[in-house]
Amino acid sequence: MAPDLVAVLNPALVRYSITTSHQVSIPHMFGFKKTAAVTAPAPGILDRLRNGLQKTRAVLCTDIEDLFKGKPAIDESVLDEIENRLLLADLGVDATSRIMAALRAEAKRNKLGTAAEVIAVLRQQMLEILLPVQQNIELDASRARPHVILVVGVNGVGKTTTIGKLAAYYRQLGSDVLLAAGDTFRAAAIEQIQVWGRRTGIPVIAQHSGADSAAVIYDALQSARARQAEILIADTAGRLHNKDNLMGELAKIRRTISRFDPELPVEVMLVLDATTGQNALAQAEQFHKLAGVTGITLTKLDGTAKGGVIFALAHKLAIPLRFIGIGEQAEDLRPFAAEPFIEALLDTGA
Ligand SMILES: Nc1nc2c(ncn2[C@@H]2O[C@H](COP(=O)(O)OP(=O)(O)O)[C@@H](O)[C@H]2O)c(=O)[nH]1
Ligand SMILES: [Mg+2]
Repeated sequence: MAPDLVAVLNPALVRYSITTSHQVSIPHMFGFKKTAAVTAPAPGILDRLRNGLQKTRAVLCTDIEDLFKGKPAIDESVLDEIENRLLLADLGVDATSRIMAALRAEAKRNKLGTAAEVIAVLRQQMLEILLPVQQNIELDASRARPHVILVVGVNGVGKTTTIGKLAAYYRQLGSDVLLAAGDTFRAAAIEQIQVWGRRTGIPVIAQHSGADSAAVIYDALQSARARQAEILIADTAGRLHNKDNLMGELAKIRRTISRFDPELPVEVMLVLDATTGQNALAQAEQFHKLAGVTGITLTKLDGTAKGGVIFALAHKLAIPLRFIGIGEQAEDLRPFAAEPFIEALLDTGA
């Protein structure tokens, strides 16, 4: 893939302001000061998060207390077991090494003697890895409309579902949203996004299956402009078996958007499936190289013990992590916030 393709796919159009505070930042609305920075999510959300992360938590935290078996302080066998668990939860070698180095250093300094002390070190390390990627999408009222979210990723990772959830999320915040059925490769994908459109009351711009994806998105841009919509969320096909075609199509879509209006803010949002563990990391590296990803949504954290891949992604790629998916319902997509995520992951009391 030629470097100029990367340039096409990743022009310097995206200028998000960066949120690295501990706060959950809710995107603010165009034209209005509807910024709602909340310090902690509602209890229902935390419960869902805790439930969703159950399998990964079981791998990381079950019976850490028992590892000490009356030992006065942490020793090599306990450290080895913790290292195993981090690897089993799919944090990957790099993030695991980083955390283990900190744990060993702390053990030297302070003779960690309890599970609570170990978990405190894990929490601190995890926070340091995830906070830098806690950068929610900011809708900038001073920019041209619509804010385009181009959703990319391989088949089955949850793109179309995520689009439905995103539509519901932004709708709930009061935004004017439009959807584009840009996965024209599979008829089922068009129907699926239309079902979400009906469910959320959001218009979907679609053509027949087999239509040119860039043409569908161009239609949708015109429609969005006519309606003064704030956000256009576009689906794309995910057939990775033919990489050149896929990337060629994404490049064409990207050019189409730039031609329509070079000033439009564009998010190239890569959707990754957490159940695929380290494979998700490989997909991210490939897509980022070829398509200039500006944000990631990590889905299916509820169905897997491999949720630790979130740390591998953050540590290795440092791409903003926009949303996480913890179930199939509309409310199971959350803007990513590092602190509640880690609390839910390490909550040994559950
Ligand atoms: N458990 C769970 N399932 C999800 C999540 N996100 C998507 N899915 C499911 O994953 C499957 C594939 O999703 P789809 O949106 O069609 O993937 P696409 O091919 O990338 O568009 C569907 O059965 C979704 O319901 C999630 O966060 N949790
Ligand atoms: Mg789809």
